[in-house]
Amino acid sequence: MLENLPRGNEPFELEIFTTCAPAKNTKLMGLYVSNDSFFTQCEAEGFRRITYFLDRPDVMASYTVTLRADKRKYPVLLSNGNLVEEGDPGDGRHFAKWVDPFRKPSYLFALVAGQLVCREQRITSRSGKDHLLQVYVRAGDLDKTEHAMNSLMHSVAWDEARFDLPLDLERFMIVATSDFNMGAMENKGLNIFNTKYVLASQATATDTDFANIESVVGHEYFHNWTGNRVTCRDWFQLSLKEGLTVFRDQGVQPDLSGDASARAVKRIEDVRVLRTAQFPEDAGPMAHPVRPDQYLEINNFYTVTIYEKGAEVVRMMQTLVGREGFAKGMKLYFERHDGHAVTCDDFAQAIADANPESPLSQQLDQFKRWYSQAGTPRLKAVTSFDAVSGIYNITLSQSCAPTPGQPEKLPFVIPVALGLLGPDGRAHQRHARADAGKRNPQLSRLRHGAGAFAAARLQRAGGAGLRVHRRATARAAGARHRSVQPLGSGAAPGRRPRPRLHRERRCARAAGRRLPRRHAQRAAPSRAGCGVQGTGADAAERNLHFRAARGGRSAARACRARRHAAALAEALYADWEWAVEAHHDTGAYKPDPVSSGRRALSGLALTHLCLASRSNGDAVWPGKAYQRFKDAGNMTERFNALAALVVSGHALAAPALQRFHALFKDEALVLDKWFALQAGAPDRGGNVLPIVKQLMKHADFNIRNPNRARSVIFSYCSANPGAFHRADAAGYVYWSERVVELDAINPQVAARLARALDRWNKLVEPQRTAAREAIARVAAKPDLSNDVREVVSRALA
Ligand code: BAL
Ligand code: ZN
Repeated sequence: MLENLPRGNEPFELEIFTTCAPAKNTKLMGLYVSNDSFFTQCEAEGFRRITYFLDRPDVMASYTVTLRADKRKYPVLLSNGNLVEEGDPGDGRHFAKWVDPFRKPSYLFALVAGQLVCREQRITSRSGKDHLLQVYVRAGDLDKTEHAMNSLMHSVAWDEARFDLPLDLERFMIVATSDFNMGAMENKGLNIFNTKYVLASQATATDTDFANIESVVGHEYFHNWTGNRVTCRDWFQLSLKEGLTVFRDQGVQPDLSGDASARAVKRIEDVRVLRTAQFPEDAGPMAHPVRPDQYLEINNFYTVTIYEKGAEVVRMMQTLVGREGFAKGMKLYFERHDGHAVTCDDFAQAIADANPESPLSQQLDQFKRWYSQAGTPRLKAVTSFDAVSGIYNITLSQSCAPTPGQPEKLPFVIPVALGLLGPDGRAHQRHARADAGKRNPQLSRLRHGAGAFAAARLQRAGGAGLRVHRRATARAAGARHRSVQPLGSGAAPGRRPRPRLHRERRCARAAGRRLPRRHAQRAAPSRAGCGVQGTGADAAERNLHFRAARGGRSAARACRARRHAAALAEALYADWEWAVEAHHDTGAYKPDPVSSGRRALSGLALTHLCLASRSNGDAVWPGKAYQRFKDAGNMTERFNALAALVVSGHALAAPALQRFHALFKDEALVLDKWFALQAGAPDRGGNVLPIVKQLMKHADFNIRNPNRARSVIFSYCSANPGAFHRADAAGYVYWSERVVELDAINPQVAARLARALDRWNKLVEPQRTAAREAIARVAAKPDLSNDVREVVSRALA
């Protein structure tokens, strides 16, 4: 056939017949089978696994798709766009013909065929157009789709209200599958989701699950404009759509709740992801610019840098042009580029051109270094106070450490918002002079709530003695949150541990001042502040699937976190008791930010009380936790109680785990939690690794299912540093075996796991040498995928 291809520029028709074996496709890229249904995943380069094609994002084509299948086995046949024809010739087979009215790159192609049921909702947009929204799931899961549908409706309304971007299709579909490499995928009009980000009921999903669903449904829907209508010219521009779309999804929940504390909590959570996952990535061997200039396997670049740092770069642009200016910039971006495949430069240019008087426009070339330079800049503030004149001077300077391939950095444009606090913690008026003869005011760190850029670190000269007091009294929510950061897993990555328990006690006292009861009852501290080492429940899990694995937190840091937790349990015992009782759930379950915050505080308090029982021998709180576990009316309370028992290592953990499994043995997503909790539990005398190996032999374990593999293997290797970084290197041996085993099944998942050790260089001995040897063992294997090869080669370079 190829011999007959016309030469020159003549139009021609090319027919290609391909065969593939979806049932054998364990990579879950291209066309594959999950639970007897067919699904596709084409981003980034999956379409070429279905047929020959110019599989690049700048090749945009019109698609008409006709699906034919056995009607009984595959009653639902879906593809992108609008259903224009369907039929049943009577031979047991049926067909459906779909036409996508929009040209699109092949990575947005999708099809689904299988036994599915759907929740439907008809909506009318602000412009008066009618649309059909559908959420497809397996029979039996329909009762868990209401929240996803509500989230979709909110997202449609928000994008119209905030950016004047309407839904452009008659029909918008979400389909859930339990076998999925990522969190979800924004295929035009036919989003395919990991069940984890669709299914939720109060009995089976935690508050975090509800919040993640809202955010991921929003994210995928917002891609319809930022990604689909305007797409990437090439994969180096991935952050053009991902950074911008994360920025957009970060805005929905705070806008919808209209609650100032909920807004602050959301911002703290987003910044926490940046600080605990992106900063380490920027300081490790996989550091790359927001717009990378090289890759071996693009799937390795769905990272926190591309997503979260990319979103912060967009947020900085908004800071520099203002919220309204940013909306104007977005309008210009779509006027110029709708229907095209463009670059990060095109986006920045549109925002700047729409705001010609703005600092962004005046410093655009310097600003764009955020796209081309990797690394987290450090800001240094030198301050002085003249008590006679009342003038407070601040001199800021910046530096940025070298990253792979970038030994020298040029200065970044960093918008900075600062506050001055008096010794009583009250804010000084801006522009007002501090009263002459009074005490030196204190500099409040970069104020995230005020829109300052978070992807920079501020280092202060002097004033250390006042730091705890100052932070604990700071009014801005971000500053309050940071005031207790040394107490949890948010401590600066890569630092050598120092045995300074007195510091922990000081922090505990400062944290105690952060539980003012009146305030906590209104909007309890965030889920962000409630991650206790080892619970595994409330990590920023959304990032697990398409964002970087956490790395580099050493066993010593985990021990330090445990010491912090013990000090907190002891120092705040009375407060924890009050927090549990005062925030106990009554009334109907609602996963809104304030109710979720109350449950998070109550759960955190319960864990600390159970931890304290280890030293004071008092069995009252473990007993109450067990009772609460049995009586709980929702998964958040049930799981928090279970986690309190498991994290504290109490004897009641075993019967509770058994009971939990019996209750939820048919709920895959709940079983994932059950596995993850055990694999992420605090290590006591090296007990976790044998438990993990045992869990892998459990009848419900299946390494081919990415969610299940993550729930056991990743929960241990990537989220349980205290147990993983064993001095005898057994954790690393386990890791290397699993990386190799997974690579033969699913290289994308294997490469994510490989990243658990990519910051081996920051470990102390003997772990450092042992980790390097484990990586070298993986690297020595022949036939590694490009995915894993790239990660391990960079780690060893
Ligand atoms: N485009 C890959 C999945 C996501 O970021 O939405
Ligand atoms: Zn995305």
